[in-house]
Amino acid sequence: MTDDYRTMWEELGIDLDAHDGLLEVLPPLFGDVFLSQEGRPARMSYFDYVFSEVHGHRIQELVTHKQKGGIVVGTYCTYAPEELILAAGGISVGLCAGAEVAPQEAMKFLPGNLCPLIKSSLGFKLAKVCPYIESCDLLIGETTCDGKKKFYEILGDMQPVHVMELPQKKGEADRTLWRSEVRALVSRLEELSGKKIDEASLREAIKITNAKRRALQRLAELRKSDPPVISGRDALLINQIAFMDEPCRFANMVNELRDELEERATNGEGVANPKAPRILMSGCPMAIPNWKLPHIVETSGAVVVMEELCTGTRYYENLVEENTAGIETLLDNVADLYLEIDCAVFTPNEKRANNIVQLAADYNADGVIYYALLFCSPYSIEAYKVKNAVEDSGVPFLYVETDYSQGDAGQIATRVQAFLEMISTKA
Ligand code: BJ8
Repeated sequence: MTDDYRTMWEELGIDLDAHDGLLEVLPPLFGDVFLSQEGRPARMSYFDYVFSEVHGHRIQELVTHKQKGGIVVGTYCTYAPEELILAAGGISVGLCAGAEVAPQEAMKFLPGNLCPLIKSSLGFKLAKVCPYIESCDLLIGETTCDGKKKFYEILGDMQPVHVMELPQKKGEADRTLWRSEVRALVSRLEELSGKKIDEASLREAIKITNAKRRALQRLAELRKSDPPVISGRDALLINQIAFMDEPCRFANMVNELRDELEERATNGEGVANPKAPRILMSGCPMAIPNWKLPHIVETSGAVVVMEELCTGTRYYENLVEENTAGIETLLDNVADLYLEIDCAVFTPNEKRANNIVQLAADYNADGVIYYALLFCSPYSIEAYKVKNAVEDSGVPFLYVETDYSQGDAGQIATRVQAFLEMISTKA
């Protein structure tokens, strides 16, 4: 990233010294995790570029958008309906953080025994090193886990936050509540942007977002191929970038990559040894630059063939019905799509366990590695039911609980290698 961005960062209120420190760490880490892989698809160069410019070019686009009167809205969860942000002429950016930043500062506000995703999200804000959050006119929160709910109260003292009440069950009363929450967000966005969300703008936004999710679905479908045509690390990077890139450009680039991969599949070209164990990763989201577990798994000789994560299938597996008439029906369609997502904060949540079993079968997975962030109650508790369902289907299961530090990397690698050895002996 060039020095030209420094003025822009300064104007956004970024702490340049702390930010310099962050920028020193990320490129070597990226090189180690991504660029060291052999036989990567040529079209990954676009996603490498987006990452290299993640605090540069994309931020410049946000600033230009705001200068033209547009709004930027930050989200922390897959339940935040990005179609509404788009329809209000806004840009939606995902803000969940995946690295330990300013932990001591964050602990002045939050207890130490809290999920690292929340601590890190606050750490980025406190350390003033995230140009995305500093570009936001509004942040959208939602009542998912207790940690996030209470975090939004603290964040609300620093920046405007709109919290959506997400029900925890999926009955008719819950659907009614959620549909009304979607409408409350419409009002807030209209007020902020000064732009009416009407049938035409909402339909257009739904089409754009569906096209993005469809591109990710097409890519996912190709990952059933054997040998695998793309590594799990590269697929994860694409899923992470989906939350920040311009949606039409992103969809085009995913479709182009997909075409390249299709050719590879036809020629039987893979990115891994055909005998490499195929892993389905499941659990908590992995926000940039949280690549620790897939990196360990893939450098231990396996390949991740699918992610049942919010940076994975939970984000793109469903589409909004776009062809019905009337703004109210379209709003219901948007609300209903989000209520389909099966995050572990819902109860009961059997659909998620069944979905994981189905994904393992569809992707011919040799094992499921379940990833729980330390102190994440919903995902660590739900692991019990998922483990039973997965093992009952005859697929081995490994539970890994970790945080954003590198301190446990060696220990995790040992457990993953033992698991892979066990899978290989079984095969
Ligand atoms: S839809 S997974 S993005 S809530 S890891 S903060 S659950 S304690 S991130 Fe999530 Fe939305 Fe669900 Fe997805 Fe809490 Fe767990 Fe932390 Fe979590």
